[in-house]
Amino acid sequence: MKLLVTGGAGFIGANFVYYELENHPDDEILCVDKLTYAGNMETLAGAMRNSKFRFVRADIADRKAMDAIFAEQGPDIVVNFAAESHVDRSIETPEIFLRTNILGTNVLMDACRKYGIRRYHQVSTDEVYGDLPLDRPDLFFKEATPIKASSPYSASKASADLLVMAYYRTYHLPVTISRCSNNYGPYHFPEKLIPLMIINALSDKKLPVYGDGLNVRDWLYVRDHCTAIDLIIRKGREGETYNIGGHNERANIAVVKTVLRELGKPETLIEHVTDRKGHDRRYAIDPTKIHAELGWLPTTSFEEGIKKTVAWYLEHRAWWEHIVSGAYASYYEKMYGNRTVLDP
Ligand code: NAD
Ligand code: TDX
Repeated sequence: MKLLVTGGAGFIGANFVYYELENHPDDEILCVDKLTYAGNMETLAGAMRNSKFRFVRADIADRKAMDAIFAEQGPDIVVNFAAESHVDRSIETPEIFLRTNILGTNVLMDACRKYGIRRYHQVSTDEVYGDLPLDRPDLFFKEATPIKASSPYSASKASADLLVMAYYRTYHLPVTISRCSNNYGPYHFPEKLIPLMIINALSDKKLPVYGDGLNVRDWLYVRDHCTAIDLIIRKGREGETYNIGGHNERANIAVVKTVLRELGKPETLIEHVTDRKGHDRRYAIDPTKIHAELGWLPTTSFEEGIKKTVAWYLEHRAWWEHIVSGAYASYYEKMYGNRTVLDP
């Protein structure tokens, strides 16, 4: 079997590449990644030493490039992780999100139609469902929950999902979609909450918590996301969407305090700052379908996962120091320099 994994130089895609190489050693993996600010060849250094792995730098929205890759490689399964993935960046510059996340999906699926594949899998997100109120803990996102995106990022992911289902209905392209909750773990880019807080705390910098810090996210260790996608691409039913999550809801402020405890750093580092525009209040996934149909369950608890993650960032200083010493510094100044510090 030959897998084409897009966005494999990013956080979840790279974890998936390593999962597949380990668990399906006979399969070949071709990674296609544009290497935007979020793509990192240092992350793939281990995979590059494996003879079953190949890397091509290309843009998924580039029709000519995708055509050439499909013509030459003839992949059996396409797993599309490639995306602009950060909500805050989408609020600043929506356009690139529409290009990569919507047009890129369109281009990839056209290549799939032209050259024929066994499965096209779209890696989507729970953010397409919008948010849930904090005072209704009985409510969860189900696959049938209407799409109601809040940010340019989630609107672009929702648009791509609609397009994927349109290709299933219109062209009978064998597709599946997964919608996962917030991931954390190794190789997570430091613009996202958990790695940003770990790295700031290690440098004794302030930890910028948006607004009251009571927004809730449903956290899943990245490897558990990879096991779910692996099951869906091999055993999931065509035309189906699967929600992925482990019932692990935490308020942001609680997550930040856990990180500080793990690192032995004081809570005085926490600073409440201007809220994110349109900030979703709560995400919570109902994973009943993937459990019932494919037997999937997460295996890493949050307590264990956060310990492993903190240990990983302590052991891989060079990986993140290369990032924060580059263009990330001007990103940080732009995003956080003008935020007002809120009264406690
Ligand atoms: P990431 O930002 O860490 O990585 C994205 C990767 O895609 C990078 O390697 C980047 O270079 C590549 N890329 C971007 N534009 C490209 C283009 N035009 N052509 C080719 N490659 C391109 O993202 P991530 O957190 O690993 O997320 C991966 C996928 O999972 C995304 O589709 C995201 O929407 C989805 N997702 C993420 C989470 C999460 O918590 N991080 C949760 C649910 C779903
Ligand atoms: O500095 C920060 N301070 C803060 O309070 C950052 C970066 C975030 N936050 C808050 C905003 C969110 O409520 O923490 C929460 C998590 O923020 P992010 O890490 O930016 O993730 P989120 O916006 O929830 O989106 C993530 O999960 C769903 C991924 O980035 C998406 O790609 C995925 O689809």
